Amino acid sequence: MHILVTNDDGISAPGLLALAAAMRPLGKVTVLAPDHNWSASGHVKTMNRPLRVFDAQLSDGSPALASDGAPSDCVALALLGVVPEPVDLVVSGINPNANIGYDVTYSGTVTAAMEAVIAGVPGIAVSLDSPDGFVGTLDFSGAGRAAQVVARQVIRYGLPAGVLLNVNVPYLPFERFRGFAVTRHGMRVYRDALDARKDPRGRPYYWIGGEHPTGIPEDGTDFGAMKAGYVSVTPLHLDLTAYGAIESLRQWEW
Ligand SMILES: [Mn+2]
Repeated sequence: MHILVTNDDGISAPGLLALAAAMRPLGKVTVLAPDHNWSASGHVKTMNRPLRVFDAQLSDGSPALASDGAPSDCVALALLGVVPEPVDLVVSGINPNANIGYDVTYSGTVTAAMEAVIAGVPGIAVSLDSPDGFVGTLDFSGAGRAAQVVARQVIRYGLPAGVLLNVNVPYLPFERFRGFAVTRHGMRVYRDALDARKDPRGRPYYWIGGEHPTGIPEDGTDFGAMKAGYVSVTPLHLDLTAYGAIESLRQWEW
């Protein structure tokens, strides 16, 4: 088993170190991650500038590769040959915030796993629902063990073609998880607000700010399971077709 580990928070993020450590008992681990934070960068393919790959180190001293590309670029680079040995599994994370519902379209963590699936390699994205406004050192140990369980299952059972797993972990010790729940994509509730300011020359600039998003804790969904103390495992595919709308659109007078 050769596992590629990446993230969207950058090569020095503690969640990346925790994920690499959690994957090592399962096989050979190669880390290729962005050289800076790309959170909420979406699915990127860098086409108008060259990409660089540098030798780097994780904070435990283990060797890694860093790139100035986006998370999805890192996966593409690795699978296209920057990492010479074939990759069997791509695992991305551990993101310090949950990626539920529509977050998956913003998330660099999830789009890295999407890139793997496009290349025909199983992909897993792992995110931790850490507390709002938490400023201390996050404990990734429960999420690391959860990621290891999910990766073992993927190695054992395989994933259907075109399917990636979006894993969201409650901020609890491993022993306190209520279990693993296979879920569907739920509803995020965004509370974005425009913060308009003026620069020193009087010109306006904007931040998209507001409060942390919340969600609707419906049964069977990613958000519902995670808030109930389960590790949420959502199978995703990239076919965004609204199948339920096809028939009604065909009724339009074209
Ligand atoms: Mn992130």
